[in-house]
Amino acid sequence: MLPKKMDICCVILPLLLIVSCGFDITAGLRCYCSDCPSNECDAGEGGRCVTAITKMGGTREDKIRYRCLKEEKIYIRVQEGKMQGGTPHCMVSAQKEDVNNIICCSGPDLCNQHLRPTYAPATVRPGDENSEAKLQFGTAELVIFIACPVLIVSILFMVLFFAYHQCQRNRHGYQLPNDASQETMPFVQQGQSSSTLREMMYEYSGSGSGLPLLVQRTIARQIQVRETIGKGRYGEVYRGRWRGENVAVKIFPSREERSWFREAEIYQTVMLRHENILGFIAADNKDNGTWTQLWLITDYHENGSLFDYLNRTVVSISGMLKLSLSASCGLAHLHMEIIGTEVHAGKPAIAHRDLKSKNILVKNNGTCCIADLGLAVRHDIATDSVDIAPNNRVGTKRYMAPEVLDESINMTHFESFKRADVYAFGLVLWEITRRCSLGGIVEEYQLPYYDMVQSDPSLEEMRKVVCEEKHRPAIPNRWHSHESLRVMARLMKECWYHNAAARLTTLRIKKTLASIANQEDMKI
Ligand SMILES: *[C@@H]1O[C@H](CO)[C@@H](O)[C@H](O)[C@H]1NC(C)=O
Ligand SMILES: *[C@@H]1O[C@H](CO)[C@@H](O)[C@H](O)[C@H]1NC(C)=O
Ligand SMILES: *[C@@H]1O[C@H](CO)[C@@H](O)[C@H](O)[C@H]1NC(C)=O
Ligand SMILES: *[C@@H]1O[C@H](CO)[C@@H](O)[C@H](O)[C@H]1NC(C)=O
Ligand SMILES: CC(=O)N[C@H]1CO[C@H](CO)[C@@H](O)[C@@H]1O
Repeated sequence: MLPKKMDICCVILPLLLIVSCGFDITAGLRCYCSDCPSNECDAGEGGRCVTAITKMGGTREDKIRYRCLKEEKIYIRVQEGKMQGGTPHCMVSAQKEDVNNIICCSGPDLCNQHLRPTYAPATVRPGDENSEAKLQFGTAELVIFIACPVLIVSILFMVLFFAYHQCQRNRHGYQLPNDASQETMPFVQQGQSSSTLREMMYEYSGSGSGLPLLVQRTIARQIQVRETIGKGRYGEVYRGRWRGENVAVKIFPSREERSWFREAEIYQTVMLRHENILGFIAADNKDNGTWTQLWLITDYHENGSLFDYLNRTVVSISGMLKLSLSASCGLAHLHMEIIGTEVHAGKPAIAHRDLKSKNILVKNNGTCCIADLGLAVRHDIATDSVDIAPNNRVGTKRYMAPEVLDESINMTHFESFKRADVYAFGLVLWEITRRCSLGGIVEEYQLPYYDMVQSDPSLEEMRKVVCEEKHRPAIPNRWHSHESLRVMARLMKECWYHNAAARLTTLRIKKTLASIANQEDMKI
């Protein structure tokens, strides 16, 4: 849980205080947290602790989760409660009261540990939160809270003495992810600080899931929005400037708050950062009283999407392998589950669910990164389930796997979503390989199934072509005459098998591509 060689005075004593007495070294509210390595999180000042219950159905036990809700997010959720026509309350989804309920409390520390939401429609108003929380408190807690002040007074002097003198260097040892406390204040005050985004991301990379909220907000408010560079599923994407650097700003309309929140949440999954996944910088909600603008800020890549890039340029064998291998590295990282250890946090497996050449960006050096994680789902290891109820058939029809088109996909089986991603990845490999020029011969850029369906195909049309007639994109003859293109052709066929279980895993795709790249004597 903590680095081994930390000084005992720095770690054990303050931690003991935090855990047993709810005494907090930072100013924020500490909550019990079921998904955090230390079982605690920091809701910050004005935040809430949350206990959420989800009905799993059948004989499966209800899932109870504990987490933090930062002040900014309470605001959003209260707004959402209003939009549903109910009273403002602290709940995640006003539409799904029967399967999902949530209770919040605003103190004392760890107050959510003993909260038990029921499925009755939530009627908790903000003012009631405290009384609700207190009702649930047992005698054990009361004793602790009476005994603690005494303990604190006696130990405080000792701790302060040691902590002050010895903790300076090791402060990061117990800094929790996303902690927007004193640590970040110097940055905020030094408006002219010269640190670049890269330096800042590096500085905070230890926290695993990105910049602290306060820093995110500060960056967002200093960005100047320039021209529009594209249109995403839910919002417009702009180029923005921050201290002389380009960033991409995706602006969601306020009615798409859920999509904005979900995408920001996925991007901030612990350990997600990877050079082949679009770098997330910040999320912010700007409100001027009548209008809320929801911003998502990421790295900016001037060469745009793989779709635009392939349409504009042809690539060499090594260019083709660089694009394919880097994209497969990104997807493999997304799909990979990293098991947490005592020292390092783990990463849940994530399935993209809308993979296509328009959602992959090309970086300056010809490698790719995967973008647009708004529809992604995460694997909940504890319950072996998908972390949100996946709505039916989202994504882009042209890239939908046969089992998604005919609705035979098993939505409770996380692996199924990864297999559907692999199908779509096979189509992307086909798009890339067509643009590989050999001896001046190259196919024109086309979307998969361009010759079989209309430009905006219906589900019915796609289902007929992909499921019934079992068509797949054609492999041009010239690909058989070159070893690398032959391997690419075999690889994409093994990605788009009708039988999802027979498809390659992303790890296998990555290894195969790496070995062709090796044979081509490239260094990637
Ligand atoms: C808030 O922003 C919206 C959109 O930019 C604008 O139409 C509206 O007038 C603004 N309201 C206030 C109170 O500034
Ligand atoms: C769907 O997947 C779940 C979880 O892996 C499994 O228990 C269930 O039997 C599967 N259902 C079908 C119809 O295959
Ligand atoms: C490629 O770009 C051209 C010019 O912008 C456009 O007309 C064409 O539709 C694009 N190709 C595809 C397959 O979208
Ligand atoms: C591309 O650039 C990234 C940094 O932006 C670097 O880590 C990677 O090694 C580069 N790849 C190649 C093939 O040059
Ligand atoms: C890989 C690639 O083509 N990168 C290009 C991106 O765009 C800039 C400017 O247009 C080029 O200089 C890069 O070569």
